[in-house]
Amino acid sequence: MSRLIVISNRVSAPTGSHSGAQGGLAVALSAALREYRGIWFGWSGETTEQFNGHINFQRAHDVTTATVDLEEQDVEEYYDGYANRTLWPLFHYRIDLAEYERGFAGGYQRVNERFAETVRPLIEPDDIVWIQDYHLLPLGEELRRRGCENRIGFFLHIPWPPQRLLSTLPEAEELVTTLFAYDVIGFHTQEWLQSFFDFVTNELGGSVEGDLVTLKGRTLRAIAAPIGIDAKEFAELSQSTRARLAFRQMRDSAVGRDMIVGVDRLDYSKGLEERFLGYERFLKEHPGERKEVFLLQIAPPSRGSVETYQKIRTGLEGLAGRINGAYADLDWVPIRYVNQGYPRDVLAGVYRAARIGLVTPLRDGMNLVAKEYVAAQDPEDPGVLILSRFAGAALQLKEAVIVNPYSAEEMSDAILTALRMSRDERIARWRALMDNVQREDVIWWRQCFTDALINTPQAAAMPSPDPVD
Ligand code: GDG
Repeated sequence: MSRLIVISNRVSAPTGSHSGAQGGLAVALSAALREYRGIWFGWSGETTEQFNGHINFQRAHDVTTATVDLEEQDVEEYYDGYANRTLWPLFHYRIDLAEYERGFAGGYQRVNERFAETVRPLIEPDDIVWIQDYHLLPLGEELRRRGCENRIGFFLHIPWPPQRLLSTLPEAEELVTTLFAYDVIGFHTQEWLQSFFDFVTNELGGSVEGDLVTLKGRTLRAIAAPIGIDAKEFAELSQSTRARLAFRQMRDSAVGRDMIVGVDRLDYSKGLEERFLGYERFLKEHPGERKEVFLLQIAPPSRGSVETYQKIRTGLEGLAGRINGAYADLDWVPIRYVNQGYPRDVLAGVYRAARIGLVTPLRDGMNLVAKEYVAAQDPEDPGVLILSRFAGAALQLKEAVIVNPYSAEEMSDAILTALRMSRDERIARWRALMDNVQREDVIWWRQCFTDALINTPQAAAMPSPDPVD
């Protein structure tokens, strides 16, 4: 049986415990690696004075991880720069925030070459290679240039931007052309897949036939495969001792009020400001219901070295302060805004204690929090998921209360609808949601992709890119 080589920007070694910070993706990839054997390769998160390609191997819970350190300049240009200040905003439709700097593009390319150079000797002829996410778009091409003839797949965890937006990126054609080194590429939804087709056909003159896309004589297969969570594990987690404790603490501190919960990395794509404004609208429009609820927003900081992220942090603190200042009373504060992360089992308990899960990104590849909220609910008395129509998850979780997060009025209406929803309706909606979360879980997602990769015949006549000297 082939081995699986997973490559991603960061590597998350399995911890073997449910309380750690390992997310759903890490759990899925670890499970795949155990099944296929193999290696998970990526950046260690550490820096070194001069890049030396030294690989640090570790083995934990049957998964081998292999990590390298990068130079300070690599991190600035590749990670903080091109990945987080160019591609992330652009791919989330925020060209107003995207920074186009040749230095970033150069650093991104250099790190992809360094990854290819370092991981290449670890790849054996029968291995299948699966590359993750926007940090590593050109890595497949760099591996091909180093003679790698294996099956190579790529999965994009974030949206693919509409054609007109992507064409603002100076390196767009070059970057998209490199994708044709892959045998299979995957997106969460049909919408992102269609945007990819649009760019290849309308901007680059390629062609699409079914799920096969051809450009400049090279063909790849492009599929939509929505990621899921480990629903079974998460539902069990919500019954764990720490989850029960967190549940009790939240219910006690709510003193009979309904809790609305939001859990998001502090990121502008998550629509936190718009969420606070929608909630404020609810407080304003419904003085009678006002003190029956409170919003708990958990927002662990991320990418703190990027200026835009420092700004949203300051902006949100100001907004939460203003809303609390305007509406709080002696015995009630409308927003509890928490700027730190919690272990997964604590989160599961918090989700279960919340009458409403408010998941309102402005744009999101999928959104796993929505699925975790569903999986953590009490089947006898489940809460209501309010979900943005712009999250990839909205295509699967149709029984949620779907909202347009740009409209404060719609958000306010949705909160009222959720609060007034009968228990029978909550149960009926939750059953349908849970059915989807369980059926299309993370194992299903991983299988969809690896099956496509294994079953796609390799393009025999694929012209190779120029080899490296
Ligand atoms: C990208 C795409 C796509 C959050 N706070 C804490 C914590 N989290 C965990 C959640 C969830 C994960 O982080 C966030 O996942 P999302 O899917 O919501 O968002 P991104 O991080 O932006 O992920 C996204 C995903 O990739 C997978 O393809 O769905 O669209 O943007 O698991 O629970 N975890 C812990 N403490 C926290 O305080 N332990």
